[in-house]
Amino acid sequence: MSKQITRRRFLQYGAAGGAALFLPWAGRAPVAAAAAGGQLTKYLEPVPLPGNGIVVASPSGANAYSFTQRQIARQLHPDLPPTPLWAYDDGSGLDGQAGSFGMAVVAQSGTPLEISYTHDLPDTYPDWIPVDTRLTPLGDQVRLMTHLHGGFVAGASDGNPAVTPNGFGPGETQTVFYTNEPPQMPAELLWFHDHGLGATRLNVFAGLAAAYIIRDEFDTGDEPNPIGLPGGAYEIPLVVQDRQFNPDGTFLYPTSDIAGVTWIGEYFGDTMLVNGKVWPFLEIEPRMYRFRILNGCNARILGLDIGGPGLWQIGAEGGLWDRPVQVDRLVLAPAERADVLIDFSRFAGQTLVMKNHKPPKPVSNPAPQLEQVMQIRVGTTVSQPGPTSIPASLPGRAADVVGDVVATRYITLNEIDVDEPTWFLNLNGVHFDEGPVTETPRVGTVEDWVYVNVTGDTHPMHTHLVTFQVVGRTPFDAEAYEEANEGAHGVPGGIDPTPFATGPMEPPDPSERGYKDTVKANPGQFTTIRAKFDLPTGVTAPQSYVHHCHIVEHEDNDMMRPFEIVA
Ligand SMILES: [Cu+2]
Repeated sequence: MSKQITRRRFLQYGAAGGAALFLPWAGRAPVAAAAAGGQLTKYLEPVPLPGNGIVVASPSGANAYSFTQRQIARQLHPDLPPTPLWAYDDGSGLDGQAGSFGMAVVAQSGTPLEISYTHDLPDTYPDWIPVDTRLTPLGDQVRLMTHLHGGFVAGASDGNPAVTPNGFGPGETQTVFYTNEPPQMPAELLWFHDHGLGATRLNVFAGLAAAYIIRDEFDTGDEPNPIGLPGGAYEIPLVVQDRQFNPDGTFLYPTSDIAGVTWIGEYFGDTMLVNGKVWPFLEIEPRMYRFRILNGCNARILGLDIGGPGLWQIGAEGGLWDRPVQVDRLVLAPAERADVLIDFSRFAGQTLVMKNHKPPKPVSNPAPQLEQVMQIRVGTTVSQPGPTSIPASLPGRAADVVGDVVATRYITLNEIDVDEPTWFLNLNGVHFDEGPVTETPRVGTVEDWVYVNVTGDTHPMHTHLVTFQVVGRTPFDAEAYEEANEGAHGVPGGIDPTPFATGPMEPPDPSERGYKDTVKANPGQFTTIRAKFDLPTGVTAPQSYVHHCHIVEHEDNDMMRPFEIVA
């Protein structure tokens, strides 16, 4: 029941109906299909960068920002009409935003920010955003809620549906306080995005996502800097997102062909966008660069490489590591980040392509192939030499949670009634808001959380509030575990899968060296993470948060649970 890669999922890729079975990328209107996404000419426009296509947010006061969520339209490719999209406006009017991803906040570790978000979007969803009113608290009303992904903040500032299930309506303002408190919020790349209950997939798809870059005295963003990393124009944030388009330029989000259902199991695009432009190119100099990559896709797990040059990963979600690690490929699930150094000095005059490959097993993701990501044009002259070697060490951290583990919680990942009108996913065999909160760590204690995946796919599990150490993954007989323990809606939480292990725990991947906020829970394995459940200075228990799958279709229906930090 829970392990099928279904026929219906295949039909949903790129087509509104089954007629396009053999032309899965044809789009909604076959006559004008040539104008829609997957066949657009690649590498015509430059990738937007901070200050040049991405707006670096201007404060509205001392350590304060005031955003308005509103609709704009941008041409994401020369052959597409302007695409309506939803954006965070810092008050600039967003003239500087070139594509569908266009905002970055630059913060300092140790300096808190007060930020407000005012809803200036339509009252109800437009036609191009197919809401499923079974999943939303207030029907087709546009209810917004911004979450700082990776933020170490009070529950009321987190932007989560355990605190604010109805979100914020038109004209309403969400005001938050982001602590930027170290060591939980060191120099790192976070992002803020919408988290509206039952509509996260749609609000993020429509454009409500932005970068949040934290600096400190070492990782200044300038060049030179005390740690010998590329900076300034040689540090490049890259947000990768897949999308589909209608011929009129609107983003296409397919709907289900199950009676009474609009929601689909995963959204996959036939067109790749980087920093909000379709298949762009990046012009660089033949020298060392720092790429800071975020998988901003709804559901696609990326396997990225750029051909010749080696990749040295220096950090992930929770900031810089203690030393660089060489990796061949960046396997990033939605919301995962990679901070990498790449030396292009031996590639002068060459044209490279960032490609996306099917992620290797045991990672499993039903995305259809979408190989091309971005072209990289390496010039022949260097205007500023910058660092010429990979630093031997860095002022960051390898993940190492100190303290006794006071509790181990077994959290099951289930998928129920695939292809039926009642199809949903869940944690612990229950809906998001069903029954009492079961994950209740005591403030300041260390716990192990074990994500026990009995589905057929990888789920990127994201915890709010805390970053964690990946302890390891243990292969197990998921089918036998499920059969022995199955309840009405999958396996309930709290059941130790260790008796069903088929081998020893495998250590984390080298790319999981540091603290993480999102972990790939693969099929056939149970994945153990360890976190210390501290609260920010001055914030007292109880505080409410959520943890969930970051395939946002899964999160919306209903692979998410509240958790509470208790006294
Ligand atoms: Cu999932």
